[in-house]
This record gives sequence, structure tokens and C-alpha cells, in this order.
Amino acid sequence: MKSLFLLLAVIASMSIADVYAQTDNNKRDTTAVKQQGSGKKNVRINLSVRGSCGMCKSRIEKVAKNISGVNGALWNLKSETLSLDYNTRKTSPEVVGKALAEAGHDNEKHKADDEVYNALPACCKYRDSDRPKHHD
Ligand SMILES: [Cu+2]
Repeated sequence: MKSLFLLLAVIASMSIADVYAQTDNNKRDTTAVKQQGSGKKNVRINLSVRGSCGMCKSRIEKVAKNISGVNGALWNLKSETLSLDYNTRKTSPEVVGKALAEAGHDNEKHKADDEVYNALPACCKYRDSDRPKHHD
């Protein structure tokens, strides 16, 4: 439950930040906007994101897609890689990685807090310490 509230809080704060960013943008004159328009805008990158099942896939893709500036997100279970389409002027892999960690998924940008990770369903546990070991 706590992780859900955290997630909602993060999404809410991001939406508010986006509204402010847009208001700020509208104040700028067209010259500034044109200068800002040079360079890449929409890009696709791969982000290493830990997970272990179909529930993880749904969760990871939902969290990523809910971030303003993310145009597409597709997570591959086998490679534990997120293919991320995003607008470089609106968000960053850093922001996406932080949100995914707050939803319980370790990734190359951020690590999930143990408390959040431990609250994931059993099928979603991906850390080595939670996988069966057969030493004997
Ligand atoms: Cu899962």
C-alpha cells in the first residue's frame, strides 16, 4: 500500500512540474523556442531494468508510460531490458529509472529501497537472495 501511495505522489508531483514547465515555455518568445528546437527530440534507448514475470512487465511499462514525455515503453522479460521512447526535452532516463525504482524495480539508474522491493508479490522477486539456492 505504501509503495502505491509513493508512486501516486511521484506521478502527481511530475504532473504538477510539467504544468509549470509548460507555463514557463509559453512565456518564452518564438526565437527561444526555435533555438531550443534544434537537436534531437524523440529518441529510443535501452534501459536495463530488473524484473521476473508478466506482472513485472505490466508494472514497469505502466510506470514508464505514466511519465510525461515518455512516448512508448516495452520491457523484455528475457533480457530484462526496457526499450524506452521519450522526448529529451520533457524527461530523461534518470527520471524514468527513479520512478521504476520507486515501484520496486532495480535498474541501471536507481536501486529500489528494500522496503519497496520486499512488498512486491513473490513472483516478482528478482534479486539473487530471493532465488532458490542449492548449495548441498
Ligand atoms: Cu513480477
